Amino acid sequence: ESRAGGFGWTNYHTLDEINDWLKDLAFNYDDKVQLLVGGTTSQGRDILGVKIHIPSNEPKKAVFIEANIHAREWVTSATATYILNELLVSQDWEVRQLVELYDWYIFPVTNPDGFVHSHNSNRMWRKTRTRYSTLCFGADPNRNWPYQWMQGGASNQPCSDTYAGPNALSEACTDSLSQFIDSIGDDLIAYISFHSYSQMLLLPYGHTTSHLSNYKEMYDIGVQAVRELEAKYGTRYVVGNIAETIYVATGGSMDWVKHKFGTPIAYTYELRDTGTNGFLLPANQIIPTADETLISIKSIFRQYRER
Ligand code: ING
Ligand code: ZN
Repeated sequence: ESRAGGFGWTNYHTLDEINDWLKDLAFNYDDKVQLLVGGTTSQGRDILGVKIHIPSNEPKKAVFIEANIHAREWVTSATATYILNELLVSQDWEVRQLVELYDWYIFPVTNPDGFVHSHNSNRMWRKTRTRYSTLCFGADPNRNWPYQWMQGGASNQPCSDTYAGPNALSEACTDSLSQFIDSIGDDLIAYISFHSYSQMLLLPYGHTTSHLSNYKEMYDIGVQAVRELEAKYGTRYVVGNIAETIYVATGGSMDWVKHKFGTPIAYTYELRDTGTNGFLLPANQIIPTADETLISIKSIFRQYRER
């Protein structure tokens, strides 16, 4: 699982290490991996990602994986890079089929300013790093998207960890990433967002406990997916609507994508654990976490196609 160049999944990586690895992939797999800039940040960083595309005659639906929109949730970018690597090297027929069937857009660190701050200054940092007052920095980039913005579970106080920002898309990272997603939105079959922690598989929306028209179908698919996830290492997940399962929260990225594009498959993962280590998940749990998560993703797409 470990690759040349020192990248691997037995320790956490800095933004520079992740971005260098993405650039290496685009170089080493130039027939199928394209380096993408999905946006920029208030401190001038690029949001780097990749598109995996196997040439084919028919146009394909796309899968978008968003991770580390919250700075301290390090296992999310580790899981996204692990899955990206598996999509390129795995000999598992079902993983290979996933690469053939879909275009994959994978952005391991969608809040790079916050991620760097979490590495260098404050491990528990969550938000962006935009300056909003003398003392307080950052808006919550998962409370900053235009659907149902500031309609619950978000704060108008710049010092709060769930500060929604002065307006929707106030953050350079969410504004620019939303424009990138706009350019591919109608092609999306799936939007998958990785957070940690709590071991939950969440369905839209966050402002209401009422269910979408395809809720039952996507809930049942989710329940079977986490059953298969649990079978590997015994990790137990709860499935449900955001507002019912975790808390009311508005202005999240997945809700905006779901509402704007009607993306059929839309899930937010809360990865390991349930609080023993919380955001400080030991690095020796990266591989099992990513491994079980990939099992559930395979299950979701298999069930979706066979429904
Ligand atoms: N959890 C998510 C949060 O932003 C969430 C839960 C998901 C809310 C999707 C809204 C939409 O609070 C963590 N751990 O950040
Ligand atoms: Zn989060």
